[in-house]
Amino acid sequence: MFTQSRLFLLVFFSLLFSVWLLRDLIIYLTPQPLSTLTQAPNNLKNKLFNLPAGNFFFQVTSASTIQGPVFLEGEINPPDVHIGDIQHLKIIVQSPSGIKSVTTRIETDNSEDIVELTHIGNISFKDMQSEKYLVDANGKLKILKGSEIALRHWIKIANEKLATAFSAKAASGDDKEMWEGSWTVHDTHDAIYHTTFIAEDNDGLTNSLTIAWSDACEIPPNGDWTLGQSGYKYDCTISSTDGVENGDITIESNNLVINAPFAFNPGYQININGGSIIIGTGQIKKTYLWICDKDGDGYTSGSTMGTVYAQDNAPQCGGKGGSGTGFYNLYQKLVHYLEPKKAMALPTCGSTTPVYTIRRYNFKGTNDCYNDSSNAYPNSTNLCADNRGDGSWDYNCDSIQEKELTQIGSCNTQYPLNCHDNCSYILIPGWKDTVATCGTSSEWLVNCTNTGTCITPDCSTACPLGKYTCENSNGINEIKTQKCR
Ligand SMILES: [Ca+2]
Ligand SMILES: [Ca+2]
Ligand SMILES: [Ca+2]
Repeated sequence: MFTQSRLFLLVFFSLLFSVWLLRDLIIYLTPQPLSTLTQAPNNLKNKLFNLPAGNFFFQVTSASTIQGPVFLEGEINPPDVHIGDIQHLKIIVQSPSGIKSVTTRIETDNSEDIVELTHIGNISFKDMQSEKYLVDANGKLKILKGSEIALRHWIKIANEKLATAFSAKAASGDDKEMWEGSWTVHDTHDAIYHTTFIAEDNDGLTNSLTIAWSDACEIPPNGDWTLGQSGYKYDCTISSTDGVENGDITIESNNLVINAPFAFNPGYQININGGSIIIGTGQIKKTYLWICDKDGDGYTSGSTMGTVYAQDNAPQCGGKGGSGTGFYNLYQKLVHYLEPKKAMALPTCGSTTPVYTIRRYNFKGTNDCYNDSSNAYPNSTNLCADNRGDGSWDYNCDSIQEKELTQIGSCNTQYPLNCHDNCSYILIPGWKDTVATCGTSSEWLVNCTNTGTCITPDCSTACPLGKYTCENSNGINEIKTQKCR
């Protein structure tokens, strides 16, 4: 009797949350096409791998439309292997019909190894990690808060107990099967390294999960990013802080491994229409991305974008700026909120007030030759009378100080056809005597006097060509300043 009342309470309590849970359970029973392309093209293969150290544990967040085997968690120990090492592989996978087999395919530079995993038993939710992300029925990823994570995990455990209490054996679809195996490494992975788990269930449905140990995801600095056929077509791994600014993330297919902070902006979303997000050593954050750029022109001073920060407030760069409460940050936030594209108003010539930090969407390129002026950057078309601030006028970073105006001015004489007619002059505008140097001012010919008179030795007849002279024009000059870049 006592046991029955406890059971009744458990049923009642669980039903309170069953709508939410039912939706979640449906998520586990939805279709996922096989990752169709797992190898990046050759030009993307030679990226530096940033492999996690030690045992690599991961959780899988899949599309809510998946059918057949669903991957939940896994371990690869160690991920960074060398010849002679033994690598252990573990995966927890679930299917309504039960899992028939799990195979791991490891592709390295010169070989591909197939490791058949063994079903070593089933695991309870209480022995699994709490899920931090949820894909809703519309395929939108939700980042769960601390209390939601705990509650959701508790409900899963409660429902699992409930199912067990009502049946001597839980429905096969509830079985979270643990499969394990190992292999001895005998090849290197300088350019290629993929680990693919392939699970087949008792209905013959197959799904795969690929961890491409490569950070070539080709995410643009600004705007939407899609993983799948209409975007980046290969599995990839986030191994340094990255994300999408001013855009949505859509996973159409393939697998994205999160081994570093991965951000998307407030007001945008992650859609998982297919494929999976594999949460490894990183996390997904709804926040902003920032980089350091002292003059704020979008060009970083080195050969790379530099460190990327995923946080709500601008970071400190160069020990300054980005306090999170400073005027610039407030300005950035306000302008960005109102009109993102105009967040960075560029000042004119010369050295500029440093801003130190910019949003990642403003990134335009590398190799800023002078990071103290937002008017000096590679291929700039700005021409300036003031030097950059360091005495140089090389505003377009080609190591040449190109002058805007190099013409010497002149008044070219036009001889009259008839004797006694006035001479005329055609102006070629230009510097009066010599080409002014960058930033200096000098006389610039802007007009010619037109008062010269034809003078011939004998004007009794028609004025024969070459038999007259014209007085020199007195050019009219103004002061002009030489601009350079
Ligand atoms: Ca710059
Ligand atoms: Ca600059
Ligand atoms: Ca130049």
